[in-house]
Amino acid sequence: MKLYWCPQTRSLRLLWFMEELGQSYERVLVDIRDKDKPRDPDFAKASPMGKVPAISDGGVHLSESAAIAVYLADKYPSTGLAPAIDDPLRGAYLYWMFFVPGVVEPAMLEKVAGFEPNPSQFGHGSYDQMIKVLETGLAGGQWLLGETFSAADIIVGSTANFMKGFNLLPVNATIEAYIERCLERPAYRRAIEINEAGA
Ligand SMILES: N[C@@H](CCC(=O)N[C@@H](CS)C(=O)NCC(=O)O)C(=O)O
Repeated sequence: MKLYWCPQTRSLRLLWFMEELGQSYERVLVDIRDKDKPRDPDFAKASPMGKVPAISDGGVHLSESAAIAVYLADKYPSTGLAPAIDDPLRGAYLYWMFFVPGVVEPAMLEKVAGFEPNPSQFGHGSYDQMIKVLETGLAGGQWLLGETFSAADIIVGSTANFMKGFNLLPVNATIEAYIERCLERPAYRRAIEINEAGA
């Protein structure tokens, strides 16, 4: 399995995911900052938008962090990163997984671009609502699914930390404590080391 990635990007989500998954994988650097550098021919198949992270896994070529996480967590059920299809936690798991591309990412854009909030017209609601919903979601336990860590925590937790790094997170003790719990995970620490080493 190949992970197409680039340091200091959203690839860190999938580096963390891969380190939690514990399956062997090959990291393939894609320099998104230099479009003239030759790229692995399968990268275009995996990422039609030319964005990282992306994977090639046999005949499966896939991008979009949340889609990759759902695909791989289901492929390796013994890792316990995803509730089974018939587990009552499955609904909340999918909600939080897609909360990032559907709500958090556009809410970040609202903030960065300085758009006037327009909760009834924006599909993501508003940045402030997003923060409140995340805070409420974290009130029930250590992780988004209570005491059960899942791949949704990797996608949400790494994105919360990304927001913090870019000063996009308001002072919020609940979310900050969650980020700290994420950072305590050895797999996340390994991913950060890989990201910083750039290889
Ligand atoms: N929706 C994608 C976003 C991926 C993304 O924005 N990747 C950026 C790096 S953080 C990228 O590859 N940009 C390169 C480009 O657009 O040329 C996901 O969640 O995986």
